[in-house]
Amino acid sequence: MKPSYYVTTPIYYVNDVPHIGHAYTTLAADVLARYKRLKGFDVFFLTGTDEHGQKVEKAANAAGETPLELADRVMKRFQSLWDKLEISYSDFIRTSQERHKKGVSEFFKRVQDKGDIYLGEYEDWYCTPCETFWTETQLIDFKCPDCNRPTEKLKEESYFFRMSKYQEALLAHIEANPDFIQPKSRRNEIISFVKEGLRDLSVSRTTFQWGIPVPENDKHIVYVWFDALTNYITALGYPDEEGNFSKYWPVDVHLIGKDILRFHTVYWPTFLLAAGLPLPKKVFAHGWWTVEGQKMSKSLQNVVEPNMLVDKYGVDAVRYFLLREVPFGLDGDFSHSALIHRINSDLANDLGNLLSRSTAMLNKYFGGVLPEPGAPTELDQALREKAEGMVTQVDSYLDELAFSRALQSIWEVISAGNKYIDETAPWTLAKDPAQKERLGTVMYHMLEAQRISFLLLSAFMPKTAEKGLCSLGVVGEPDQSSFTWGGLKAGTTISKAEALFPRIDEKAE
Ligand code: ME8
Repeated sequence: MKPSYYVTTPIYYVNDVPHIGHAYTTLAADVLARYKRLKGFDVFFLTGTDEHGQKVEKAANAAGETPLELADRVMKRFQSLWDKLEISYSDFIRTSQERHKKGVSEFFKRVQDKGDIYLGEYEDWYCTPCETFWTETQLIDFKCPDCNRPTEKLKEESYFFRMSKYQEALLAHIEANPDFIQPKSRRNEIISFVKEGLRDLSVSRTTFQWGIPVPENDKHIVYVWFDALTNYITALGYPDEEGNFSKYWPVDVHLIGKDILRFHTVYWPTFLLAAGLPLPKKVFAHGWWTVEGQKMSKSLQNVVEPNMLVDKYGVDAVRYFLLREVPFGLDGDFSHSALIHRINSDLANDLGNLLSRSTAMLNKYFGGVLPEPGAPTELDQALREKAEGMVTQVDSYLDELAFSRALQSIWEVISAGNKYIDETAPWTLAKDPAQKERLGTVMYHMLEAQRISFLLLSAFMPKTAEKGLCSLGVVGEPDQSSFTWGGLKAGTTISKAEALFPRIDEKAE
């Protein structure tokens, strides 16, 4: 039986349209999903939309539609963007779906039956954009300490979750599992937060309608974060604990932005502890994208629209750029000039050039038919070892979610391939008929190194990798043996590759 692997993205709010921030998390999850499939895992990759809550209700009112109409409209924009970005999700959950509502009610009920949800009264400051309550002392000038927007004082009857009860258990879990919260800086942040003390959490609202009613008291609506977080198990069929739930839970990794760390590493695990369910294996919070040095915001009109980027630069250039440019976990800045630079230097020059010059040479010197390699020299051996090392490195980097370093490892082989050609100078060998076998060995090494590189790249740039592998005459689905040197067979016909990436004239842009 294949080992299982479960990866999730946040479910995105439908009051906003998708931008590169959303695309970023989803792309990262897609790369993991594709890579794990390549490695023989049975993968479940979940994404979706977060459709309930006051924020969505307000946005719908403002747009003169019902919340569900708004959600129907916006979720399609997410789905069509994911199609365009070649996101290979297994399931798309919407919190307005019956399967989800049923699962949330049951989850709520189980925690309540355990005595960990009780009815009380709330009086605190609420930030609607963040859907978060704050105490007065936490506010800065009566504004939300997270987003700096005005808060409003709310007093209402509310159900509370006994989060305080799980403070020690959560801390013990974080300390016993160094990989649970990553990167490390985020883990430390959460440890300090939990050590300061956890308060019981309000998990219901009476001030709006758009959500899931509390079981047996429909005056109350389940708190939107309690509702949303539960998507990670309702999509697996919870409360049915057979089938997908038993196969994929606990999740291997929840990918999130740093903005929603606390919800995923304090709220969610304590809910799960109360419900007696295993905790996620890993929560990884990546950094935040700014645009040309500024925070992305509707009012600044600088929101980077991924559809436009894909239309202009192509899907794989965008996929490559977002994961290569910034180490996952750190903040990064988006700029068109940085993107164009990556396309021209990494994609057109290094990758595209290597494939086109090497396939052209094979066609010129061997009529496009791959010869049998002869005895390798030190140079050949060094290239082979680099390619073999890349397979191990990419695996361990992706295990750490170091996407950028994984790509760097692949590019080391691409650069080594280009250098290898310069050093072996096939054009000189070709002039001497006595060097025919040597020339064949060189052709074999330069192309085989690319085969393995493209195979690994297929997780990052599916279309480009397909084109590359197709040029190299590779057919059929890869299996575990595909990662081993020697996959290209002598006698294979290899066509002259078209340019993978045209250069972009930055000035004209
Ligand atoms: O928070 N840079 O949804 P959301 C990088 N519904 N990533 C960014 C980003 C930026 N500038 N802006 C957004 C929610 N993101 C909840 C989640 S989960 C149970 C519920 C990404 O639509 C990042 O992944 O506000 C962030 O965590 C997510 O979008 C927030 O999306």
